[in-house]
Amino acid sequence: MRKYDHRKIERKWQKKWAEEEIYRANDNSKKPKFYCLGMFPYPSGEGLHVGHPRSFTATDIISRFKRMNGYNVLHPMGWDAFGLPAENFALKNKISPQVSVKKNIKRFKSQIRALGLGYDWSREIDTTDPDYYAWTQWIFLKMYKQGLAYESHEPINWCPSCKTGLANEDLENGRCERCDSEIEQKPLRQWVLKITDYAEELLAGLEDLEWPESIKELQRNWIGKSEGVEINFQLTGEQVDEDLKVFTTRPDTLFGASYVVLAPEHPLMEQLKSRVKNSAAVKRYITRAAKKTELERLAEGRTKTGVELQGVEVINPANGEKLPVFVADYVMAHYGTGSIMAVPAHDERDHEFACKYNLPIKRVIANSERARSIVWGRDISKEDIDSIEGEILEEVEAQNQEYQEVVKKIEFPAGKAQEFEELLKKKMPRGFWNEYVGPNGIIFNFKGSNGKMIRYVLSEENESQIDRKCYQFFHEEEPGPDWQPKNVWKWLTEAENGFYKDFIIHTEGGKLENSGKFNGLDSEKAKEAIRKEVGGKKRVTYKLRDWVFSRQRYWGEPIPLVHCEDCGVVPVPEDELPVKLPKVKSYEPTGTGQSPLANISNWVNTKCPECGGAAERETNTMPQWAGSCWYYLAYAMHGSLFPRQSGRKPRWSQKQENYWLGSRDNKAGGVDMYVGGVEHATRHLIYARFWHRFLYDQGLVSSKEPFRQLKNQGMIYGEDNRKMSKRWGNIINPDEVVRDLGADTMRVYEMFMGPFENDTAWSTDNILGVRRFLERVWRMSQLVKSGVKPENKDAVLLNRTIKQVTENIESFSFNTAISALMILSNRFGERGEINRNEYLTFLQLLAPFAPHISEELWSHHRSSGIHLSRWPQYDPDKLVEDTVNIAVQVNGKLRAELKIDRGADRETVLHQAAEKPEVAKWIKGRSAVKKEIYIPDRLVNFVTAH
Ligand code: ANZ
Ligand code: ZN
Repeated sequence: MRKYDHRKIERKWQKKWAEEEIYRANDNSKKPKFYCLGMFPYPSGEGLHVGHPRSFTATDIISRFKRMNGYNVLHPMGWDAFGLPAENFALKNKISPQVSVKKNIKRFKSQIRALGLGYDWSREIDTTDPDYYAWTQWIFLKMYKQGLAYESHEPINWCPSCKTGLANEDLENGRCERCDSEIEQKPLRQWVLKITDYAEELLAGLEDLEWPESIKELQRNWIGKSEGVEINFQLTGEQVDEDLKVFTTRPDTLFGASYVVLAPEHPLMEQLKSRVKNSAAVKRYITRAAKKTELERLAEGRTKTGVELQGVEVINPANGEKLPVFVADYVMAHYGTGSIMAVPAHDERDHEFACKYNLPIKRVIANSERARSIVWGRDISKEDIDSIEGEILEEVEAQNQEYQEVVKKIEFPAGKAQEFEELLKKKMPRGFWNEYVGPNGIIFNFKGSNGKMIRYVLSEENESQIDRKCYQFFHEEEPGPDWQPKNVWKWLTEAENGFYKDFIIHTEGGKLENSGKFNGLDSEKAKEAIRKEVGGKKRVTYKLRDWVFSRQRYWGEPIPLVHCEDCGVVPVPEDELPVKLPKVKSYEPTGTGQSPLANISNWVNTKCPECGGAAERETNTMPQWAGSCWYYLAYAMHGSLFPRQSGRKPRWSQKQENYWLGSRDNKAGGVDMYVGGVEHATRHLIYARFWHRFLYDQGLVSSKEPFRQLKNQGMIYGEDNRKMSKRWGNIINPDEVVRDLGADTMRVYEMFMGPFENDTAWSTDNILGVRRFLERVWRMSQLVKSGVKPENKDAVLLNRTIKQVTENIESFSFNTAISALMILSNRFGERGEINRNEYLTFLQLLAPFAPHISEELWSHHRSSGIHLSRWPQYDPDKLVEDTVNIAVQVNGKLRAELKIDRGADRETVLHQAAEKPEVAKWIKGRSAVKKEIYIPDRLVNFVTAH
């Protein structure tokens, strides 16, 4: 027998498949359709990495499987080739992106072909092809005409290194997701898409999708729906145009509001900032805040800053209390109403702010959790403390039985608010601030000798733990083994410097207190009751921001708009699309906030489509995510969108769209199976859903959702368990694997590595194991003999394998399908001879995974191809080994039936028959039986003694 020459076989079949176009999808077929799609790659200069074949092979397996099951399958491939990486690659290598992208695509394509992936190449797309982006521009114009694209001048995220504006989705922890530079805020003219109009639909639509729950959750959080209440806080003094409205999800805490905050960009600031006493400081603060990014401002750990608007107060509508007003940048202008009521006792950020600015902290939700920490400052003198200690102690002991425990334990006074207040006011004339007393501890705050805030939180709970923390804090190391907790009071008085804070704030619901007539009410009920009481309006708000859709870079779709002095912004007429990206020598980003296109005057200067006068083209380009918003539709309507040779006019064919993506059997429509990485959860997958819903509203697509089912592949790490990277020298080159071991080995290995969704590390040992498996398959043909009748148990194994592989493919459990095939092949080896049917069935089951070797071996027995053959069906009666029913009698009377393997031996049958409960109760164990009668495969009779 010839040896397994993967190179020859793989080349031979790839050529044949391409010639015969066996993967071509049919736009009008009577068969049921199946649209299977992998996220199209960005054709980078580096070529494929081993992660690509993992998801590509998965869609290939599904497509082959569906095709063999009688489906008309659409399995296309294309290139997502606009965007910064392509442009940066071109800049670095000093070739135009047009040229480098073409080159990269060519390389990718040959690598993909070498993997034997069954794509319908007649539908190949490239987002940078003018024929393609004509349609991207066409959809943009539709959005523009619907008022969904608007021009804005607000400060946006600016990457100083990439020299472009970015959307929120393009950032990672306040940094550029591409180059990791710190993002600045820069006011810039830009085009923005109103994705927020679709926030609710995008959220609700998730329910219909068969997607991993984790991805749905990421989208839910990104959309960030919040149901709350808008409450008016009247400003005292001179009237302003509008009341100050706050947005809160916790109207139940209204009595605990101790100040109100406006975002620096809040519209009311204009009127207020000049009338406040400290207007210079306020203005300065606003200017500084404008330089920070939203993420920076929101970051949890960041210290909160703000400035009080002196001379301005608001009235708490619940109790008439006057509250100070601050401007602070931890409040966002574009969320809710851009202003908040701050409840420091129950909100972390407000708490931090209140501590910093000496604002009252009033608890209004009973706290089941205990205050268990201690916070102090250094600037109180020992004398101060000593002198109050005795007095307070006396008072407390006299008046407050409830806190005796606390007092004793930590030798520090605790007690009820009022008594303390009186006492402390006497002792600390510089100003006592506030206190709150919980069931298990006390917190009080007062001003230290230098005017700084001092806060004590004392608790009976975990005293030694607090003490340990104190030790650690001051000594900057763990206490040694002999360490004994001192008491907290000691630490307090010995405090040399520093400020320590660790305080648990109760942010959950609970029973109301300090809230007038609402005391005792549960939070949930109180929310509604207090809302009604103060006339608050229910309001829903979302975290999702509109999509900043322009980039100041060269390599993107031109935005098809024209600026005319007389007519304003005018869309380019549809029949003039595409607005082609001009070929230029220099496409370096300018960094000025203008795209490089702005310098190409013969491109920029044009005529206004409306008045014919002089006009200028829009010079911003679209972000790299534009082309991928609708590419799955482009494959489906390929023939009509890009009629190419036929000479017909390109047209949007809803018939084709509906055929491939229309909803059926009341399920969501869209691509039947979509496979790609989780990193797209909140960008591509949200953007595309947005465009799709828009197209649906325009009557241009027939389903609301683009991707009905979604699967995510796990990452492949290097052998050293690190991310593959040049830096670690652990990159596996797929070309070498394909060359040395073959595409089939590569494919089977990547599917065998572990569960498809899991991250796994590459293993050379394991891939060699897979290669050996395929070599065994190669030699298996020698086992085929005519006239071999498999034993019953072998028929069962075959049928079970068919069933398992079928189900495993459907559920993406490719690794278990492959191990089932390995088990079957081992059994074939053990038997030493198999019949042709068994052999061919095995090859069919293997075909989706290892298409070349199975096609080659199949071709030795059959004339037409394996990949268009009918998927093997299992016989449900052959899933268990052959059994017989044995009648079990006791003294000749039928008591039970025993199902057992045919030909089972006498002892096994008698044993199992005797164990049957209906039998056991008559014979009381086999020792009571006098005689056992056994007729093989038919009958057992136990004869007992009487
Ligand atoms: C009072 C309050 C008390 C709040 C309490 C929370 C806890 P989610 O659920 O994320 O929507 N908030 C409102 N608008 C804001 C803005 N523009 N910038 C920053 N924070 C803002 O959060 C809603 C809560 O976030 C609101 O409820 C408000 O603080 C704050 F114990 O009001 B809350
Ligand atoms: Zn950048």
